[in-house]
Amino acid sequence: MHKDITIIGVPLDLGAGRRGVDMGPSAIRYANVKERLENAGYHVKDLGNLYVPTPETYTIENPKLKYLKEVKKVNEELANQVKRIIEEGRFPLVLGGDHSIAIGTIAGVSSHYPNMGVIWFDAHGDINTPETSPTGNIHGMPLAVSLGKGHIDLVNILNFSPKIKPENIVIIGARDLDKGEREFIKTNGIRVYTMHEIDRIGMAKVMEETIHYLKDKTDGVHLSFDLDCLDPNDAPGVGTPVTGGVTYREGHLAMEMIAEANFLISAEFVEVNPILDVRNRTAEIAVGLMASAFGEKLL
Ligand code: B3U
Ligand code: MN
Ligand code: MN
Repeated sequence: MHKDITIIGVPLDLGAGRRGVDMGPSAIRYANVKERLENAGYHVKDLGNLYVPTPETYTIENPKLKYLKEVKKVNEELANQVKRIIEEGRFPLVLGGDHSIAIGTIAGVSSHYPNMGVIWFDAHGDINTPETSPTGNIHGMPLAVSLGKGHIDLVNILNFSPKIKPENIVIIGARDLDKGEREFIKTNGIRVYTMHEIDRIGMAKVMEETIHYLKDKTDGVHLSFDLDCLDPNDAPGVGTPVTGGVTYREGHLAMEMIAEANFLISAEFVEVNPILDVRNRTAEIAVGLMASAFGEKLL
């Protein structure tokens, strides 16, 4: 993995159903992300945050695609930044923000790695289209958009589509999938480890299989980590908590195994909501998970 990391914050909550995740990048920085990664042996540059408009100054034009114009604009900017970071030979680490920012991150990464893999930790599928979404919130749509399904303005960011292939995706931790998402997953043959599989075979086996499935057939893997994949008892500060999630220890084991696999090309940590958090615990967990994914060892 690259020894040079560039951090970029995206304080966006327009893709989510409630306010708060716009403060995620600040909370993660407050939890000393830069120092922690430097201690793990990396050179870290922090570019600061992208400009993001405030929801109160905009109106929802289309309830099936809330704040489409603004979300598109932010993701276009993010895609260009991520592209540039990779061109500089550095590793992009994106701090969210709601999960709609994966649209921009993946677009930027895919412009360099057309056969990229994606590991998507999430309680949700984030694979809705405007037709199947029960909420119209774009943070429930980024995987579908990256696969070329959704509103043309989002699908066509950086002027190519699709960004990823269904057989290069693994979703881990799912336990709240909408009807349309289940159908999408089945028709496209996307690999999903729900909480059922994690309970049944254990996180170690889930990660062994995931790494084996992606390692040789992709030209590197993007880690998209929604903190709501974790159990709300461990990580209460997320936009949409769902009971019965991945434990703190399972999360760390997964990140350590990803570090060992040595195939990451980019990463993002999203949906930290400091308003709902307890003394910044969730942001601190996010930073700990990053450190593990970047190879910080216990011994
Ligand atoms: N699947 C629902 C709920 C949801 C998705 N992502 C989050 N919540 N964080 C939706 O709105 O698409
Ligand atoms: Mn998500
Ligand atoms: Mn989620």
